[in-house]
Amino acid sequence: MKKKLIQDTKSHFIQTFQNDAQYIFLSPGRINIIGEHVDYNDGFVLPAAINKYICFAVSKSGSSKCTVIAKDLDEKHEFDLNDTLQPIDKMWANYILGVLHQLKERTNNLEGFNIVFSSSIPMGAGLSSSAALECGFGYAMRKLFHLDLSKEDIALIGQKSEHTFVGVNCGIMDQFASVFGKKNKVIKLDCTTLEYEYHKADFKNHSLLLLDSKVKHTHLTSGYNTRREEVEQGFSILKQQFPHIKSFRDCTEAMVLETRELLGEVHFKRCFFVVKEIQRVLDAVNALENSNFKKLGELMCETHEGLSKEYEVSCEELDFLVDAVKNEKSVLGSRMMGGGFGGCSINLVEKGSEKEIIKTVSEKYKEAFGIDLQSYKVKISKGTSLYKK
Ligand code: GAF
Repeated sequence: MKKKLIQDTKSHFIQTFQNDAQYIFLSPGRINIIGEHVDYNDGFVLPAAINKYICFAVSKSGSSKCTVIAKDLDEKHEFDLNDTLQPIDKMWANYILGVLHQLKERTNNLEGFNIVFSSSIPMGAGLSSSAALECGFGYAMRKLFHLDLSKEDIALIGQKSEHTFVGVNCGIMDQFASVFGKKNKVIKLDCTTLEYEYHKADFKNHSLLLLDSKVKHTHLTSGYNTRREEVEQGFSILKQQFPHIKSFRDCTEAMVLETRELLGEVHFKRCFFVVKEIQRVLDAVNALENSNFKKLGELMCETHEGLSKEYEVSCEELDFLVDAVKNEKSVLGSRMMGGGFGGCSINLVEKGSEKEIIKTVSEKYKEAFGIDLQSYKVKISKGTSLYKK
């Protein structure tokens, strides 16, 4: 699968530009074990890069002309490096233009380039194809033009590109996971300081199974930005009551409960979720370290309940997928993953039970929504990197 993706991207580059690409990069999608909607709330998250990638074939163009080809969409965007960059009506191009816009502000060392990219990350499935696109492009520019950028810089530039050129006020989790991913490791990321540590992704006789609701979401039109606003408003109310708190990290459940009336029901629910979710990540790391998978599964289920009822970012289809496996003995935990409003559920299941689960859920799902369920068994892989031939 990976080899074919690389081969097809390379061939397309040669066909288009009559030359071999100078470099090939692979930039992965991500899963998140737990810690949802807390990256932009100074919390902790526990993501990992996966073996689904965007592959980039890149070369200097030899002039100031830039050509970017989205092979899978059969679309191309051409421009001159000296053009003033602004968002255009091709969404995929904006992720790239947003990164380039920031690079142009930082350096004069850029020149024109040719790029073909192709992906094995399903789009709109909550596996963060957008962060893979931003970070892979950042890596390509760094290598082509010898830019002095750290991995953290590339992740932050990717995040800012999404804020400025796409209009989604996302947190840092997705870009960080795409860049810092490591084979068989999950990343415990402190989203306040960006300090991180790797933990062994050793699930013993369990595996992670993704069930794709096939409900496509885009955070631009979903309630993502609204959630962020609500929770920021909630926090400022909490801060009036408890001036010493610097972030949600310093908040307790008791403080939120005490402020319930002032917050109002919506803001209360959002803030209550955030405070509990931050703690759940810490508990989940302990559970993983102690191979306590029953506990880890329970925490994942609690997260789903909160995302669905308190943060209200699930949807009927995702709730159905989680409910459908709830009473299966071989399923320890299940929850919607990522920003929500569609995409995948992540399930911690007993190894060997995957086929049966997929069969049962697929039938029920088809009957309820008329949708053919898609499933992915993913491996935890390394982050964005130059592919060595
Ligand atoms: C999306 C965002 F891009 C992330 O920053 C994060 O907030 C996530 O939703 C929810 O945990 O993937």
